[in-house]
Amino acid sequence: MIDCYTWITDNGYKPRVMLEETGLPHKIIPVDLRKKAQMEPEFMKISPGHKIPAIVDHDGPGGTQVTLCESGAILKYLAEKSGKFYPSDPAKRAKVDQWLFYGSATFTTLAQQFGHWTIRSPIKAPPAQQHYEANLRDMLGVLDRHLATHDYVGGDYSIADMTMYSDVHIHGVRDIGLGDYPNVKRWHGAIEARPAVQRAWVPFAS
Ligand SMILES: N[C@@H](CCC(=O)N[C@@H](CS)C(=O)NCC(=O)O)C(=O)O
Repeated sequence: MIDCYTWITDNGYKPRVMLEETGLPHKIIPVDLRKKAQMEPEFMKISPGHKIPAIVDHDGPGGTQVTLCESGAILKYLAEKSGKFYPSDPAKRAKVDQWLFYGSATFTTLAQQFGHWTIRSPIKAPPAQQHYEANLRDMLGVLDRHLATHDYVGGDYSIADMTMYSDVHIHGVRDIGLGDYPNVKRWHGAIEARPAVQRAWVPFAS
């Protein structure tokens, strides 16, 4: 059984999608960021940087208990555990890693800044808004050019798509619009239609 500590945010949906896609037995444990639950000492033993998502796998390799934070590391762990959504061929795996790291280190990180400065911050700072909107549009352009010749970012549907989907779904679709990015739009539609993605993208009861 895998305990998945998460919340209704871009990063929070990533392991939920993977757990639904793989069918690995799991329990969702909400960590209410509005109440600063991520700062609880017990949670910070699992995620020292007080960030969701995090997992505890009670049936890790060799019967060990594995605690893990960082969405990219969690997606890789679940892919290796399940043998799904991560190619075994080393060259193909390296390309999935490239997009997985781009997604979790670059795309989501900058998209979060867009979300902060453009959507959530009560302080309006036009230079920051313009900067992060330009960043987000640039990244959507990067993705669009790549997807012009690829069905999914790493070849077949994989954990690299899962890491990129969240911020495209939230900020690309809702805040920017995908009209200028037809290949991203096609890719987003294909992922959004997946039953596992629909099961994962449900809010918690409040
Ligand atoms: N690099 C981390 C970022 C995780 C992250 O930014 N989590 C946010 C929610 S999306 C969070 O928990 N924020 C609460 C805090 O920093 O105290 C990952 O990919 O998992």
